[in-house]
Amino acid sequence: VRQNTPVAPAADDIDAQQRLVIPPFVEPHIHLDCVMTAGQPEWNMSGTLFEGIARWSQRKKTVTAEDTRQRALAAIAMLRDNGVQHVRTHIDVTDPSLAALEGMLAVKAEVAHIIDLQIVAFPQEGIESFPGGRELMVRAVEMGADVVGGIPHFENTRDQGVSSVTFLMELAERYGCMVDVHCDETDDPQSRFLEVLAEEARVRGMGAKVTASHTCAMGSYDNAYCYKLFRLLKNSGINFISCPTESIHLQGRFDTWPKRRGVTRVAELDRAGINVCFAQDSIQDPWYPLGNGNILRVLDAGLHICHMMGYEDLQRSLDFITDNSARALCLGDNYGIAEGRPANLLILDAENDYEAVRRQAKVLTSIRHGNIIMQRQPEQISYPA
Ligand code: 17E
Ligand code: FE2
Repeated sequence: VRQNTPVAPAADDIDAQQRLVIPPFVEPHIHLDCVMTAGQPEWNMSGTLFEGIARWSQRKKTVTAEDTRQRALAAIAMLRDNGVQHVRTHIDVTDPSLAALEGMLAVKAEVAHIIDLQIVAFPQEGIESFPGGRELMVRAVEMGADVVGGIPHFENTRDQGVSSVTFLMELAERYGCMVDVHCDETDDPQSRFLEVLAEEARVRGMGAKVTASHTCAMGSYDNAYCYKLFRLLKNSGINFISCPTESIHLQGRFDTWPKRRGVTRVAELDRAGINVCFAQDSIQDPWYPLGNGNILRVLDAGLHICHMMGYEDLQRSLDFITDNSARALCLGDNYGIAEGRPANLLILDAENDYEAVRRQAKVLTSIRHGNIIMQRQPEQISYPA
């Protein structure tokens, strides 16, 4: 609840008519270099992460900076229309041409008037397991990536997974970058790179700048291990991003029945006072065939999948796609409705968080740096006799 101080009305005032006024939605984890490539040249038939990586590896052969730019711009238009103004995108750098990164760096400047972009140097096929992987990561950071990524659960061995994490943390510290690692995106309960990432962050005092994405294996850890792990997670101060629609689709694929959800312990992290938020991950790519830029759809699914539909959860549900995500992205004073901060805000067609998610409310107005960048008329239904 925010306090309203009455001011004299002006001619060009916007009357929000008791609707919710909130800071813009944040998309903290998406792969803009892969959007709208599903089925090119082949569809992911098994629905696994691993087939997704293999299909993308085929498509990657024809990636150019311009192809990346065109698809990313189309996805950014969808995000804009859904009230998103802050985006962190992973860009695959396991490609000696680094064409996708070149394309995205151009896009970042081109779209600055509608969206703030953070670019993650993401080693899709591994840092240690891909030829020249370490060099590509360094080049990507020198070209202008803001965030250092990783994929330890995909490296060939456990040892390589561990060394990839120490390498990427060292790289991030040296260049003053943030960190966002695809970490334990698997149902394998033995995948425990999260403890390595959290301890590296704790020792270096970098927790606030570090994010663990996915952490699906945590959904399969036993409670005794998780109890011990949570103490480290809390002390490290790292952030978490869950992609519930993506994980419910890609995980559980090696189970028969009962089938695991493959989603991290979102409610438990939240209850423990650890920062956690939701993200879309994909729009029509080799991993996930649906998606449309609407982050409220992901919130809706996430609340279901994570058993977070208690009244109190619903009443603060927008935190998981606004404030919590802004904190993971280290947006600081560039985010939030307060004097002295950028005039970025949304008018949502609902009166509170609960109604926003229940009705899948639409964004009616998106304002950025004081300018209206998107406006929508509420839906009209008629019933001709
Ligand atoms: N790459 C990956 O490793 N995991 C994902 N969920 C996507 C791309 C979308
Ligand atoms: Fe991802």
